[in-house]
Amino acid sequence: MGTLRICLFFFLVGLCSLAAPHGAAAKMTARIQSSPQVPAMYHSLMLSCEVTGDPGPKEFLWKKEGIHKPLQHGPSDILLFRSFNKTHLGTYTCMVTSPWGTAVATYNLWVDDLMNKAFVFPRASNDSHVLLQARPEHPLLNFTVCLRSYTDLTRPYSLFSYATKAQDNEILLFKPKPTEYQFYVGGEYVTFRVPESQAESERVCVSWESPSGIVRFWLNGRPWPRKGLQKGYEVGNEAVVMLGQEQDAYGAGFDILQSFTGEISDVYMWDAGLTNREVRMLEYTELDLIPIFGWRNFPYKIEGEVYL
Ligand SMILES: *[C@@H]1O[C@H](CO)[C@@H](O)[C@H](O)[C@H]1NC(C)=O
Ligand SMILES: *[C@@H]1O[C@H](CO)[C@@H](O)[C@H](O)[C@H]1NC(C)=O
Ligand SMILES: *[C@@H]1O[C@H](CO)[C@@H](O)[C@H](O)[C@H]1NC(C)=O
Ligand SMILES: [Ca+2]
Repeated sequence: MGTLRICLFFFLVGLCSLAAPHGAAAKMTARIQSSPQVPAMYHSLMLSCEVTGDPGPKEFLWKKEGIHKPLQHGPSDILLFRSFNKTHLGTYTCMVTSPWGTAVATYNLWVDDLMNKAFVFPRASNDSHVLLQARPEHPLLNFTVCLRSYTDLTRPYSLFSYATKAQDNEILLFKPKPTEYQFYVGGEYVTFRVPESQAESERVCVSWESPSGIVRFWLNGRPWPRKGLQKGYEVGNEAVVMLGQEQDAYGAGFDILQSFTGEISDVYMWDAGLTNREVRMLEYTELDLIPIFGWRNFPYKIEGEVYL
């Protein structure tokens, strides 16, 4: 009887130790980490699949939602984007397989959705600004820029400054006084006279088309008379794009007396001229036209004192 008990005891321990690796495998977990945490356009980005609960050799299968074919399969727990761009946005999964089991981790790779948010520039400054970490992929023959601003400044200020090495005013939306907008392409500008706003935010869109040089301007969805500028010109795409400061050099040359104070939101840029209808629609909805950058998917970097 005693031996039988001992036998039974060892039998059970044996069963337990056999089961142990399976027990551990059931606890294997995986999660995906992004480095850096906030992706920067055109910089490298690394997704790593971190596994806990299994020290042994593993295989990693990387997939992206909507793409049937695996992106990568092998011993590497790292998925590397050498130059991150918006085509890489989406949902990624990493499936880890070891002799003891599998685990799956999912990760949404998005840049910030700023819906119902605004950048607040609290005071005049000689350096605070927001850098856009996206720019056109090709030189531009057509484009539209839209944004909303809210300020009580009466001195000159810059709303959107797009500088290339060759031309600091490659694209510039500037308000020299409360009743005037200046819009620059390639260093030349046209002006649009507007009524002085009574403590209201202003939604401005402006478009330019190289083949005709036609500039369109909309204030709160309403079109202004068209003007002409820089027919046949090509806007460079190697640009530094910023809100809050006016560049007099590539990424530099700020003037505190042209800095913005107040709120800026709903910033968009497309590589096409918009129609009146599209500008009106923008008030209620996103357009089907994919922007170079848009408020729902806004890659930015704050420098200095700016709040969201
Ligand atoms: C994005 O990067 C991929 C390489 O990963 C490249 O093939 C593609 O052309 C890039 N797309 C854009 C729009 O820059
Ligand atoms: C900006 O202002 C600070 C102090 O307000 C000053 O020390 C600094 O030199 C200024 N920088 C430039 C580039 O003018
Ligand atoms: C620019 O816009 C004009 C007028 O709408 C159009 O004819 C032309 O094809 C466009 N060019 C590009 C490169 O999109
Ligand atoms: Ca300038």
